[in-house]
Amino acid sequence: MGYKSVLLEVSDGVATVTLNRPDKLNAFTTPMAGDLIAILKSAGADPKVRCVLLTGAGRAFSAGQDLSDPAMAFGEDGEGPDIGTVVDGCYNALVRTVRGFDKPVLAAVGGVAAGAGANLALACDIVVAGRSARFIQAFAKIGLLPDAGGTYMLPRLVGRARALGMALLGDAVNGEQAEAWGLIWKCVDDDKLLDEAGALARSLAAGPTLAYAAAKRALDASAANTLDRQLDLERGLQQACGKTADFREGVAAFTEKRPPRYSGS
Ligand code: LHQ
Repeated sequence: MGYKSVLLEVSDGVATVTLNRPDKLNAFTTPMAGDLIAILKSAGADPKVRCVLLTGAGRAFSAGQDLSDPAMAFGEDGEGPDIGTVVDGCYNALVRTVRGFDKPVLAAVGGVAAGAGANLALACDIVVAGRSARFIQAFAKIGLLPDAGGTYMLPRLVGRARALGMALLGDAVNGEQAEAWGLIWKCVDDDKLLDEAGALARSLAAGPTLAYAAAKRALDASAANTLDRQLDLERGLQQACGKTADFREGVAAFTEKRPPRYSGS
């Protein structure tokens, strides 16, 4: 199936997914969010894909919700749109898909990531940004609160003070500041962004996919777990990893002093 507003290319085990409405800074319409969810679901089920790299065409990652989308129209009586339906159908579904993804999901943020666009990037497992990237919690500027998981992710990533500063002031945080704050993994030179993120994605695609899935699951569960329950969870997941071909290969490669060749099984 072909998608216009979201592009997909698969090579070397990496599904590169590109948000593709550059003239609108890759702002999301409802159909575009649906396309992205469908693409992610098919990448999740495709055994050839062992890592997803999400990025944006042109000078933005995404400016969030397309404010001119028909779903955002006010009624003739002046009544506001049913934003809850858009949040549920587009952003909650997207963030749940990304966070429930078994394989690593990288975001390469070049330029602006605003509103739900910023929070979609921050929901990914590893975020690499160009030096001139701008993370903007644009919501308060239009009378809304951060959505797409922003109120969950921000305080966990950067603490309450910075989360509230970003949410209430809506100021841009650039790539270097984002790295210094721990909002993202790494900031790189703008012209190296896609090369560096691509290399990282290929290396993850050649890694122990099932161990990555287990690490993601355990780290995500930790927020709601006691240490005791977390230790039990780690034990169960580690037990399962101990039975994988990749564990056998990892230990063999170490013993034989050679690079491992993981199959993702
Ligand atoms: C846009 C957009 C955009 C349409 C730039 N829509 N066209 C969930 C559910 C339901 C409701 C509401 O929200 C949500 C979640 C959200 O995401 S709320 C937050 C929505 N996003 C925003 O409020 C950001 C709005 N955009 C901006 O503040 C600026 O465009 C930023 C700071 C992103 C970039 O500024 P500049 O670099 O100066 O670019 P620009 O403003 O000149 O934009 C370029 C073009 O892109 C322009 O179109 P034009 O035809 O004039 O060239 C903009 O209108 C268009 N565009 N964002 N969200």
